[in-house]
Parts: sequence; C-alpha cells; structure tokens
Amino acid sequence: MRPRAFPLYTSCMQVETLAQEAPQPQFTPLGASLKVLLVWPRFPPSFWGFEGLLDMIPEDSASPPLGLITVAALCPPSWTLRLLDHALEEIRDEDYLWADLIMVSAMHAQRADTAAILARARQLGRRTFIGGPWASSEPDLLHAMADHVLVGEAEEVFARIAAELEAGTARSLYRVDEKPDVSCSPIPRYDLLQLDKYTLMSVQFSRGCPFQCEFCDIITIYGRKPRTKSPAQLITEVETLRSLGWRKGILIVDDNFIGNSKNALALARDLAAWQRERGYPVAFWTEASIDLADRPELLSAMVEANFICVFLGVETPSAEALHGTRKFQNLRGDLIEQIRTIQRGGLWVVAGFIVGFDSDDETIFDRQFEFIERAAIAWAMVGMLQAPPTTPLYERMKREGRLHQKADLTSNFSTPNFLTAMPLPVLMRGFCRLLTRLYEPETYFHRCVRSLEVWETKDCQRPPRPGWLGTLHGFLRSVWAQGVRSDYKRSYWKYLWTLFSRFRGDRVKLFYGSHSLLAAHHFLLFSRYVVAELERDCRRIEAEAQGSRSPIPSPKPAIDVPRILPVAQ
Ligand code: B12
Ligand code: SF4
Repeated sequence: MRPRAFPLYTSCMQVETLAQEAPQPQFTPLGASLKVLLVWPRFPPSFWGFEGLLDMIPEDSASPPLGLITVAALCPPSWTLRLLDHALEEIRDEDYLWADLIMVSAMHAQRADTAAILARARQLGRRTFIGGPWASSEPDLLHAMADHVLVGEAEEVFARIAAELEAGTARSLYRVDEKPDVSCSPIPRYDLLQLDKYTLMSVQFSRGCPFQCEFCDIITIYGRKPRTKSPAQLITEVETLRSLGWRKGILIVDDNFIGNSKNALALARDLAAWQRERGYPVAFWTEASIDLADRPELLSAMVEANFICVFLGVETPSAEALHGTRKFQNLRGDLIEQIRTIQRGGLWVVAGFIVGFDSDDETIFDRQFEFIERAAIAWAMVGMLQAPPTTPLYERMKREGRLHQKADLTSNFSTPNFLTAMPLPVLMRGFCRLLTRLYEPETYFHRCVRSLEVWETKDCQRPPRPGWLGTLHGFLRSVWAQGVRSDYKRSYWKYLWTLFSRFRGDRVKLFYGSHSLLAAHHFLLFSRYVVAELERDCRRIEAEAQGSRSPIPSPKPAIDVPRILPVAQ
C-alpha cells in the first residue's frame, strides 16, 4: 500500500499537506485552455441496466452520469468540455487524442470498462483523472491506473485542483475528508447530455443516510449526516431540465430521500406547488427507508408532488438477519403492513432483498419468495450479500479471516466476496431457485397485477409524457419481441388483456403497468442469464473444492487490472 502522503483537504477550501511527503510524480502544466473529455464507462448487463427494455424503446440508456456532469459544472469556464457516455457511443483514438485530460467517473460495477479506458488513454499519452464512488472506495487500486484520483466529493475542492492542474502542481491523490455542503453544488451540466437517449433523468436533493446497515458503503462514502440542498435549488435543477425539453420521469437519486425528513417535507410541498402551477410536467421516483410508512404527512406531500414510485431497502423478512446487519429501522414494525401503508398512500413500491446473511439457513429462499409475493412487489431486486470495501461488514470479514481479497464485486449477482456461513453452493443454488421462481413469467405478471391492485393512486398523480412517437415505437417493438417471438407470449397477452380490462380508467396504473410489461423482457431474460452464469460458477467451485479438498471455495477472480504504464507527459 502506498504511504498516505498526499494533500489532505480538511475543510472548505483549506488544504493541508502532510508533513512527511513521498516524492510526487511531476506533472506538466496543462494551461488554462485545456480540452477535457469526460467519460462514463459502460456497465455490464445488470438488473438496473434494463437492457431488455431498452431493446424495445427509442432510448439507449436508463440513466445519465450525474456525478460527471456535476464535476463538469465545477470546471473553469476557460476549459473546453466534451462528454462521452460509452453506453451511447464508441471512444475512438481521435477522441482521446483531442483531449489534454481524460476525466472518468465510475462505480465498481464499471470496473472492466474503466480499466480499459484508463489503459488506452495512457497508451496514447493522455493524462487521466478519476473520481466517483469506486475511486472513493478503492483509491489504491485506481491510483495504479490513473494519474490523478479524487477520493470524496468535488464541490469544495475542485476549483483548487483545477488551478493545480493548469499550473502543473497537481497531486496524484486527493482525499476530501470532510463532506461538502451540498447547497454549494452547482446546477449539473445537463446541456452536455444527449437527453433524448435516456429514459430517466437524475437530480439529487441530499447525500448521506442516518442509518448504519453493516453492508452499506453509502455511509462510509457519503456519511451518516444527510446533507440537503435547498428546495429552491432543486426546483431550479428541475426547471433547467424542463427548459431543455425534458418531459419524462426524474429520479431523485438520494441515498435516502427521507434521511432528513424535515427538509424532504419542505421540498415535497414546494415541488407540489410547482407541479400544480405548471400542470404536472414531470413524475418523480426516489429511494427511501421504510420509516416513510410512519410519516403520513411526508408521504402525502410526496404524492401531491407527483412522486410515483419509491425504492425501499427491505432486504429480508428475517428479524435475526436484520438485527445482525444492524438494519434496526426495519425492525420497528410489521414490514408487510408498512409496505402496504406506502402503497395505499399512493406510491408504487419496488424493493431490494438480500440472501446470505450469517443467520440465514436454507429456509430463507422460500421465506423471501413468500414475502415478496405477499408484499406484491413486482420489481424485486434480489441479490446475495456482498461486503464492499470500506464497510463495517468488510472490516468484520477481514477480522474473522473470511474475506476473499480478490473478488469480482460487480453486482449483487456476483459470488459473495467472503466465506459465507451457508455453504456457497447451497447459497448459490438456493438463490438461483429464488430468482427463477420470482421471474417465472406467470408469477411475474401475476405479481404485476397484484402490485397495481394494492396501489391506491391519487387524483393529483400524472404519468410522464414520453411522446406518442416513442409510445408507438415501444408498443410495436413489444408486440413483436414479446407478443410474437418470445417463449412467454401466452402470459404476455393474458397480462395485457388484464391490464386494459381492469385498469383502463386509471392512466397512472396503465402507464406503469405497461412499463412492467416491457420491463418483463429485461427481468425474465436477465434472471435466466444470471441463473445460467451462477450454475456454471457453482459447478466450477464444486469441482475446485473436490480437487483441492478445500472446504473454502474461492470466488471468481477479479478482472485483470492493467499493469501501470508509464505516463507520457
Ligand atoms: C442513482 C444511483 C443508481 C441509479 C443510476 C445509476 C447511474 N447510471 O448513474 C441505478 C438505479 C441505475 C443504479 C444502479 C446501480 N448502482 Co447505483 N447508485 C445511485 C446513487 C444513489 C446516486 C448516483 C448519483 O447520481 N450520485 C450523484 C453524484 C453527484 O454523486 P457522485 O457520483 O458521487 O459524484 C460526486 C463525487 O463522487 C465526485 N466525482 C464523481 N465523478 C468524478 C469524476 C472526477 C474526474 C472527479 C474529479 C470527481 C468525480 O464529484 C461528484 C460531486 O461531488 C449512488 C449513491 C450516491 N450517493 O452517489 C448509488 C451507487 C453509485 N450505486 C451503486 C451500485 C453498487 C449500483 C449497482 C451496481 C447496484 C447493483 N447491485 O446492481 C447498479 C449498477 C447498474 C447500472 N447499470 O447502473 C453503489 C456504488 C458503490 C461503489 N463503491 O462503486 C452506490 C454508491 C450505492 C451503494 N453503496 O450501493 N444506481
Ligand atoms: S438505509 Fe440504505 S442507504 Fe441507509 S445505511 Fe441502510 S442500506 Fe445504506
């Protein structure tokens, strides 16, 4: 590990350099008129990537790189910026060569493409700078791949870093130890995006979450004290999107929208007034903790502001596992009742679930299935527990000698990166069974119908307006891909009939019910893909264990991180 001998930003614009400095690499000055290529690497297929759905609609990506366009807004006006979303276009050598600096943002799910992009930039002699959640959680790894790394949030330090890049005094590693005041955050540069290529736009009201779930790196990266923007600031961002012509859904990407419930309520009320004055031009989605059920005033203000859907981290029906993982907020009431309160209050609920906690036994797979069915959660993201770097779970696994240091932490569908209490093949096969049952076509469509039945939409709610051309395109592609060519066409037509016969009087339900119809092409096919991959891994692990007679099978090795290449200045 490198010595921690780099500048330390301790508070707003205050820079401290640690006493014993290791020699820093010398970087040439980039000057005041530098050209910057901002790159958002590709994701591998994932539950939230909606690849199957994107096949049928005109858009090419689910959501935009909000971190990158926020950093873009912090760059000096004398810089020339170009944004390249690798999900939408190829990166040619000319693109790298055009730029003086390649700025990359990534989560660890994007690691393979990020490593390839950084390596290519170096081969072509370009300077590289990486930030974002992966850089914040594994800076040492990224330090070997990029010239400059930022650990933490950029708002209060980037002006200083930009000046250092221009002058040739920039450091290779910057750590921002204090969390910035997000009310200083600029309006993200939405104008750099190809807006018509995305299905959802993102805005952010708060960062951080007050809870302490053991497996969560939100609290280690963004902190436990939720920091919010002002309602007026967020409304200006939404207004900016509207002025750029955005009329589809907006995801409020907060770690926990109700982390600071007082400020969330103030925002929801102001947003409701804004929506009323403008005829409800946008619909919102967000993430929140389950205690939303205990805040009727906030729930109803959110619905009046045209929030439609909320993602809840439910995780597990096992009280023992919730206790063990320190998710105490999920132990304060009856989870099904709380979910029902939110659904009846006017929000469509999607949720995340985890198997593989230490206290889980083989009954957990059936218990999860029954719970999800009873809760009527159509889009249930079920994964195996992972211990991301920096989390208390990671530290505990290390202490207990259970951590696999080299593991592929791409998503919750990857093999766990620690020695699980349940034998790994039992966990993997149980998980595969659960996923297969949940996303068996009849079961999925039946759950979609149930989710619409229990959801009590309110008169003020309006669906997004994607435009008739996009709707027609999606409908025709769906009929062809799902209604004619798929192996689940019978269930498709049955659901479509139920949807229109039962819910035609409710345009919000009709819109989101149709969305679930198209999303089936993603969830049904993606779950089969995951199950096939895991089955293969499982056989390999069993064969390895038999060969070595080792009771501790190792997970799939991590992707190869390219060796450090010399930086051409
Ligand atoms: C919205 C969101 C999503 C959305 C949209 C994702 C997207 N395409 O952007 C959806 C639901 C699709 C999603 C999916 C996933 N997500 Co997500 N997601 C988020 C969330 C809540 C907000 C992201 C965001 O827009 N942030 C707002 C921006 C402003 O923050 P930021 O990116 O950190 O940027 C700041 C700094 O990091 C820095 N910075 C960022 N980039 C750069 C670049 C440079 C050069 C510099 C100098 C600075 C810099 O400056 C910015 C301003 O301060 C974050 C948590 C969070 N608070 O960020 C998780 C998070 C990023 N997601 C995470 C994960 C794990 C996933 C999944 C892999 C989950 C899964 N199990 O499958 C999938 C990936 C699949 C996919 N195809 O996207 C993790 C990543 C962990 C990590 N250490 O890498 C996070 C941190 C949440 C968590 N702990 O679970 N996600
Ligand atoms: S409630 Fe969600 S964001 Fe908050 S600590 Fe738990 S898992 Fe993390």
